[in-house]
Amino acid sequence: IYGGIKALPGGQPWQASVQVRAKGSTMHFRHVCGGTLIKPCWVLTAGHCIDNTKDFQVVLGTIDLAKPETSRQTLEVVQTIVHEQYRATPESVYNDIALLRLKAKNGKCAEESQFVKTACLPAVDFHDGTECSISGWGATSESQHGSSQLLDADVLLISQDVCSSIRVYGKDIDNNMFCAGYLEGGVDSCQGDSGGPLTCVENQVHYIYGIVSWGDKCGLKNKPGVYTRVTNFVDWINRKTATAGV
Ligand code: 4AZ
Repeated sequence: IYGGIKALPGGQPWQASVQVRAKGSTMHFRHVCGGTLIKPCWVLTAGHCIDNTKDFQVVLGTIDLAKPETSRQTLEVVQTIVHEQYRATPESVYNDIALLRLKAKNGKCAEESQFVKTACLPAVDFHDGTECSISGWGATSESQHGSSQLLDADVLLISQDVCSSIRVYGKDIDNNMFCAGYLEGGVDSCQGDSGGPLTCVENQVHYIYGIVSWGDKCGLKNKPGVYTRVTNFVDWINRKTATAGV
């Protein structure tokens, strides 16, 4: 997160670290993307995060990836589902959404705690200008390599007209994407935050409204972050997660 601050323990309890097995290793995994816990056995992430030749695990309830933490839950991924119309071009990334099914241990996947909770799927659209929250371990203004501490930031939802205007992203934006951030730059998601949550709150309920997807670098003027519009994929998510309980 570019221009963010340290997240509070339990402040983003749906945040997942999506990790891939280091080549040849049985033990070692490295963070590649963010994700969002939406059901005890399901994490939502970006399609561009998934390489089906790799082994994935998900870490929940973590703030500092570099330190031991008793709040942490590590779960194997038994299935990856990338959207059938996912497509990346040099200019844009379409239908950038994927699901990870977690492996149950002793009959349970994620266990709810102060540090691990699900985010709700959105039922309605939020208005332009709504202040929402992004979080992740991705690149910062100080470090291209990201932060071992989870960071978060507030961003504003930007209208589709502005997002698809020539000075912003023009025709590279479709209705399954939206922009959020600040046209003046300075606060943004960045490389390594991909797949992670943009959540918006209504009546004290936290909704997973966007998935960190792409953008022109990070924190640049007139180049806000681009997010997958989760409301357009709620039926897809419900269909894909219906056939495997919790
Ligand atoms: C990336 O490379 C990336 N500023 C993610 C988010 C943004 C730009 C790039 C948005 O994964």
